[in-house]
Amino acid sequence: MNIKQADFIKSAVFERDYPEELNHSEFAFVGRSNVGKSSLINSITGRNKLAKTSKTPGRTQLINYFLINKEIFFVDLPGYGFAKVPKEMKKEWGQTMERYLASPRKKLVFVLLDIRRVPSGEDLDMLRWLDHYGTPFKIIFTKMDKVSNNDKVKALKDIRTKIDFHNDDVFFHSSLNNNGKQQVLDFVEQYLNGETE
Ligand SMILES: Nc1nc2c(ncn2[C@@H]2O[C@H](COP(=O)(O)OP(=O)(O)O)[C@@H](O)[C@H]2O)c(=O)[nH]1
Ligand SMILES: [Mg+2]
Repeated sequence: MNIKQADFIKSAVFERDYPEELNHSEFAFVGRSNVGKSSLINSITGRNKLAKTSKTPGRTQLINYFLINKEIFFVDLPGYGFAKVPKEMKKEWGQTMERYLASPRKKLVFVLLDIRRVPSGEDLDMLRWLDHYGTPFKIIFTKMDKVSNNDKVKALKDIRTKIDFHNDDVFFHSSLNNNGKQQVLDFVEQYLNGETE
């Protein structure tokens, strides 16, 4: 897929705030805060400042909707796993994300995992939840520029102590050099084509 246009549409908390559904599935990005969700959206859309990125984890509390090529939505979800916010706030953000996942919106979820970290309990909960509800999802390993090839092999071995996957079924991406961007975009295109067949 070639991204010609990408525009911020709106922020949402409740289902009633979501924009009207389009003909196609939408693509949502989830993962712990700071894993690189906003950076990934900017990288694959080629728009540096589309989604707000932050060095301080836990900044996105809202669901942000972006319209791509006037045809599909990319959805930036609130991150999980950030310790330094009051319990009440954490609960609220979690509910915003869960409401979205549980909503009947037709969606494919990209679950982002930092290549340098063994998946957390919350990451595992997320993957189990998607599996259980039969929500289509794909894993993207982020921040690949931070690991050498040797590190990558070692990291995958550690990650596989927690989750099982085929290297061909996951994506590897870096927002620093955009490596892996095309694979994600090609997948989005294939997925959309599969829907119209
Ligand atoms: N080196 C490197 N840093 C990244 C990458 N992706 C994100 N970051 C950094 O990680 C921090 C969090 O990124 P952000 O996209 O805001 O994460 P989010 O909370 O999941 O939306 C920022 O300081 C980014 O610059 C990447 O692929 N490589
Ligand atoms: Mg973000």
